[in-house]
Amino acid sequence: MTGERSRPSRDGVTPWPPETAARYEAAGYWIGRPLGEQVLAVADARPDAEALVSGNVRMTYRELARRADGAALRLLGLGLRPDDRIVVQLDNRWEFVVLTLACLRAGILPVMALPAHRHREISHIAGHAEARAIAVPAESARFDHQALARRIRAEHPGVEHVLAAGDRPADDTVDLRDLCRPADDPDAARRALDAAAPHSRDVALFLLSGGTTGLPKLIARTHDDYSYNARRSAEVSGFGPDTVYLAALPLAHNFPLACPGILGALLAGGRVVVAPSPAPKRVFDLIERERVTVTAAVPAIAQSWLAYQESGPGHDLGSLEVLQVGGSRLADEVAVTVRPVLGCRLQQVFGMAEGLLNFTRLDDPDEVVCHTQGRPISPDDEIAVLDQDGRPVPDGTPGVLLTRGPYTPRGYYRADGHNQVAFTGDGWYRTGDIVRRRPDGNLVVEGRDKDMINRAGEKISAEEVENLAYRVPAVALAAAVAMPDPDLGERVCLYAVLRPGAHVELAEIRAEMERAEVAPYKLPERLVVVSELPRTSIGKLDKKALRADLRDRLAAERIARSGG
Ligand code: OOB
Repeated sequence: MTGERSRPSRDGVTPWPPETAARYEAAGYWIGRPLGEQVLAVADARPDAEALVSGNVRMTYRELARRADGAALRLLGLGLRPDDRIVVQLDNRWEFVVLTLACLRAGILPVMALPAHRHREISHIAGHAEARAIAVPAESARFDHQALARRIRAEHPGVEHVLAAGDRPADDTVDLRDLCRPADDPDAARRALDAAAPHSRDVALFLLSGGTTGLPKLIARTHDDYSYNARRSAEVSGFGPDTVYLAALPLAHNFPLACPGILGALLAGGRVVVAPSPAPKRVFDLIERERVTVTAAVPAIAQSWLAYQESGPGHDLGSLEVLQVGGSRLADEVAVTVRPVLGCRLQQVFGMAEGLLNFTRLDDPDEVVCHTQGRPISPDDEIAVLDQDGRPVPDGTPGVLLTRGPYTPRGYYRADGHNQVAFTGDGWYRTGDIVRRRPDGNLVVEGRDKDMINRAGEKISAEEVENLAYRVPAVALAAAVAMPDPDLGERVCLYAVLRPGAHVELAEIRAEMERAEVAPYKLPERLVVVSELPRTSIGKLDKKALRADLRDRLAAERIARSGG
């Protein structure tokens, strides 16, 4: 049956070479079953176990499976077909989980946008993915996502449907909550969807790249590779039926989605608790109420949790066994405080939407857990640490990290030009991270060789910020660099050379970028006006010199503030 159905096109997706794919299958990494079916198998094994908790909503595995199938059939009923794309821009709520599973069941591909994205990003993503629908919250305190989605629909003829989650979906939108009702005839729905299930080698979903270029790239992840990603991370994180995973980071991000995240927890038969925000009090209330065993945070959020607990409100965090921290570099000095302050183990995660995941292991000594970012999860993750000339460096010496493996795709979606730069001819992904490999195999992230700013785990392309700055007529030359920050790790600082006689304030640059409708986290938080920008000997902008200049300025200010 399955073989006869026409397979969705793989246009724009770089496959693994056939012999490599065969090797991953033979090794048991790729198990040949679509993700939706894998979650349903768990539901069959423990139908009455609780699968999902979000606000007042609690769902057993049986209900989750039936809702996913119900939503899958209704998506098809809207006229969507396998391989069609839905931009998913939902905040943390149960509908995110049901819709994602529904897509995986129907072979419809969710494109995981972030709630912070605005017109500039969503329009690009919808266009590039040739989206046919967009899912958004019906109401949100911060931003009218529904209005944006309707605008996108008006501007992109391919986008036919806006799916709105919440109490007040507009008349011309599809009520997502209603779409996510359980299937009317669960058995028939199950049979129909099983018969038309996607192939495990097909694309399951699109993630967004952190991005060093203008706008985010799409990363096509297949059922085989992404389920291995989730399953294997769940294994190294000790997930099982007793796991209660709290998802506090935005669900669309790879880390809480599948590293091991909600998919890893569901594939292990555990319970997922969705936190609407990472605010310490809300998170700690949920940990206490739901007896959460594991959660994940970026360092900035982990730091806010540590500070909150130290301030002494006295939450009972006794159930919490593991705090996973990743997305940007966790300072060693902070790492060592996790166990004394929160009473749980730390697990560092150094990962990327492009694939490769490194975890410290639960039984690693504190020295490894607190001072490294872990080691790859798969025996077939290939790691190369190279010097400037592309030669391998000895262990202990920093170099740029390249990787290949069973869950690291060989190219970005429809990005031939960029792929020439981001991947080597033989399929290695250039991560742009500078790491040191210790003799014990653990990696320490020492810095990066890519023009990106990492603001509390949110990746910002310097090039994009610069392009936006040029919209301001007063700006003759612009350079965005990372400004070290004790709370967020980094913030965006913009260096600018102005046109003769011109004057500009940070607020004006930010206002112009807001007019360009870009995600707010990309706006520069400091402006340094200079008469010229430093250049390297070959005339390239010297960002290293700019970062040094910024460090000097910050140090001088610190001294001035401390009165001496
Ligand atoms: C995660 O994924 P992305 O795609 O948002 O960002 C990947 C980049 C890495 O290349 C690296 O530059 C940085 O984020 N990064 C870290 C890090 N974890 C990620 N830098 C230093 N230390 C770490 N622990 O950020 C991501 C994906 C899956 C799991 C965890 C994080």
